[in-house]
Amino acid sequence: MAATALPQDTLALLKRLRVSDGAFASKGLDAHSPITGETIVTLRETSVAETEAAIGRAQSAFLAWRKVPAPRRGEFVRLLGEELRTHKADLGLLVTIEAGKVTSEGLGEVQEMIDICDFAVGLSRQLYGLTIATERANHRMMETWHPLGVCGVISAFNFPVAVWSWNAALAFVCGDSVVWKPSEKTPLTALAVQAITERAMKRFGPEAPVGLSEILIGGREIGDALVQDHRVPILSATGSTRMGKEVGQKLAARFARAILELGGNNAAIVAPSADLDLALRGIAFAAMGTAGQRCTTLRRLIVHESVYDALIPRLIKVYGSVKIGDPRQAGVLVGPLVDEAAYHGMQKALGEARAAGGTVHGGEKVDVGAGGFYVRPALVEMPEQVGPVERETFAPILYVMKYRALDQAIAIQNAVGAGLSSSIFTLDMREAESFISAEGSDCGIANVNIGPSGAEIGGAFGGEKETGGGREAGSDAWKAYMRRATNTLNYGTTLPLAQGVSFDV
Ligand code: UN1
Repeated sequence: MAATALPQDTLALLKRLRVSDGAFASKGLDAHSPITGETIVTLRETSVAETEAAIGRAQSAFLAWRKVPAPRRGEFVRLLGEELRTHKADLGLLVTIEAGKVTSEGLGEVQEMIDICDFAVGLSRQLYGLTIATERANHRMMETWHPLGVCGVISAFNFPVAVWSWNAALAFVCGDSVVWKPSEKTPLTALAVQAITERAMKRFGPEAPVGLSEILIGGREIGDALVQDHRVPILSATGSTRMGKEVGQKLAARFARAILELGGNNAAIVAPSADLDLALRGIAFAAMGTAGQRCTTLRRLIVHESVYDALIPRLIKVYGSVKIGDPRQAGVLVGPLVDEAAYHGMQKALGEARAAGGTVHGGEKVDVGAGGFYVRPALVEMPEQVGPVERETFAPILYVMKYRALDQAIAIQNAVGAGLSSSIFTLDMREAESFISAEGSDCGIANVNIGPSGAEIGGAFGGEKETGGGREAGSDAWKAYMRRATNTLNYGTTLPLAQGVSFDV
């Protein structure tokens, strides 16, 4: 595919994915590709009034959907997974075109959607509550999990489709409907997913109500309408901590549930006993993969002084030779930054790092002959954790620091606002266990001998502190999408009161 053919090729791809022409318009939201920076097509934007109507349809859909038995709802998600399998190559390519991910990562993102569908299908027969011992004779106490309502999803450009699916696959089996406001930077992949979902609905038949899955194309205003709407009892938002603070407060003001997946400033510790070959590969993927634009991207490397000289020069070499370019090309590991603002953000952070005494390797703009903003990932040796090291810059910058004792390394790791993901490279069992203990990493994800990124869907995904505290995907994350009722049943002929209270009338 020549770069100049990108818009036409993408339109053909959208057709194959059955995105209807009705989505396009002469005025509205421009969809770009970071590969060349070109506009692919202009999209019709959803108005606030249309947003309210979509939420209304989703609310009606919920009232019908909650009556469909959960394993039947699972069958719908099974069909969704099947459609995603059928369209994996096309949708993966569209992710590559619109988000700039290299081919295997674009496909990997669709695989993540398939995985969560599989998980949710199994879950649809396992939405268990407990039966609890009661203190009253001839009574039974139990809990039941019921569908909650319309689930709002606001997603970011960097995982333009997988994040929706972590929420939607669970929400659907839990009996909720979903209204999705994707990032303005990645509306095309969202429209393709909506078309795929509609096909699964069609195959499932009339039991899948109109409005089960709604999509809103546009900017802040409609996102805000979704956040403020009292018919939306749960909303998952992925993005910056600044955005999450605003959204979280608005949701709290109307007592809606928030699943906040915000910034990460993830670290890895390299201990004296680390397998350095393995660490090198783990660090390279976690720090440079997705051009440093995952929330789980490795941003801080805390290296024991005894292995610093054995590891860092090797790592600098890898940074100097990693292949940067058109993400569709075989062998390319680092694609473009999402846009010009990301490039300037990166250069600003590197400038601040230099001013704070950092030595910068790489970080320069790379001309790949295709337009777009391509950079060599930067490795920055820092004297200490100051300035830009303390915050998330959404670009491939890895700050490297030295440590002497493990408790010092853990303190450095925990001393930032974000609390998403973390890892340690060590072959020492005491160090590994300390790192994942209550006194160790304070993050939602703490790994040993793998980097902080690339989580599987089986675990609950999310982080603490300024990352927002939300959990999505596996484990018992499903509980957020349902409401719990505690039921006490009396099958006796008397009315014993709890706590020995007597009330004889
Ligand atoms: C994100 O960056 O928004 O663990 C999510 C990972 C991916 C998800 C990242 N499975 O890196």
